Amino acid sequence: MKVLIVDDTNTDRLLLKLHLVKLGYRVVEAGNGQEAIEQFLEHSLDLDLILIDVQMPKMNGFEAVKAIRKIQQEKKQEWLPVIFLSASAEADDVEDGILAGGDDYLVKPLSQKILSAKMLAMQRIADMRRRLVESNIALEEQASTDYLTGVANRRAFEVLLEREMSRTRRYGSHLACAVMDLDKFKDVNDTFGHDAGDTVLVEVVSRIQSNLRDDDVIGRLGGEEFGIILANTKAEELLAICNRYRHLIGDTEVIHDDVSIPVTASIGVTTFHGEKETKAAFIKRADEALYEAKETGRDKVVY
Ligand code: GH3
Ligand code: MG
Ligand code: MG
Ligand code: MG
Repeated sequence: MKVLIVDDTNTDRLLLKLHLVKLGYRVVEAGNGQEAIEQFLEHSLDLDLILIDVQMPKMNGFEAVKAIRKIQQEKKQEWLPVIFLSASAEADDVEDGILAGGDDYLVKPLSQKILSAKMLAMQRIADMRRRLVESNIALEEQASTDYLTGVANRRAFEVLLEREMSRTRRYGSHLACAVMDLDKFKDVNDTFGHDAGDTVLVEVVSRIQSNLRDDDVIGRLGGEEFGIILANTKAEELLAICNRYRHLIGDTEVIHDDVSIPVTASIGVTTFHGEKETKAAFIKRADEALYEAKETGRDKVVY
């Protein structure tokens, strides 16, 4: 744990430092509010606590903490506990300290036991918050991932597509998207079983993903239907790229429980029309091309 100690009185600062070092903390020091901000900026990413005096020359503790809280908010940084250490026990000062962004306020002379206890309490809250942030990230990841294949689900795919559309508008580059649907997949399930069907879905995604061009993205739109975002792709190259993806699926049978399963895919592709185009219209055109691929024999790419 790393603690920033801010105090203009050298002896106070030294005593506190010795105490904390003995307890195993790493310590950074500052002699006034301005130095506190500088030290915060330099160490902010691995600071765990700030202990700060109130009365100091140049900039007092209240002002410094207000400034630090503002920076943290702007940079969307995690919570960092701040405890004021002051000679004044005035109720108004305690209130000002909390309003300035402090989490606690201790009156000097300090009891080492009380300080340690308060630091423990802050640490406990910080740990709790960290766990909460981590579980939120895990939940968000879960909510955007398809459980079977591990790729983006429909929701996440559409977010990524929207982002790519904005980028394409901004830079005037090219963009294409494809909708791919496995052919007669119901028959695969009926003939080989649902588990075999699942294996096919996982294998299809894995083959495409390991051959995907750097900026391309595959997502599962639902069932046996997938979307592919083809960044920086012009109409001329589109068919060749998607036919390559199609062959990755159709040329080699999928093995499940020592049984070979033939699989083919139909792919509808389209290019982005730019400025006024909505995501719905963009996807719909690819869907219509897919429909045509199905109607005219399957195992093909239609633009
Ligand atoms: P088409 O060539 O016209 O696309 O025919 P199809 O049989 O592929 O199309 P249809 O929409 O009739 O059937 C899709 C099948 O996909 C039906 C459904 O049981 C199966 N399916 C959807 N999701 C899953 C899944 O997660 N696992 C398995 N094993 N099958 C799935
Ligand atoms: Mg002082
Ligand atoms: Mg199908
Ligand atoms: Mg389908």
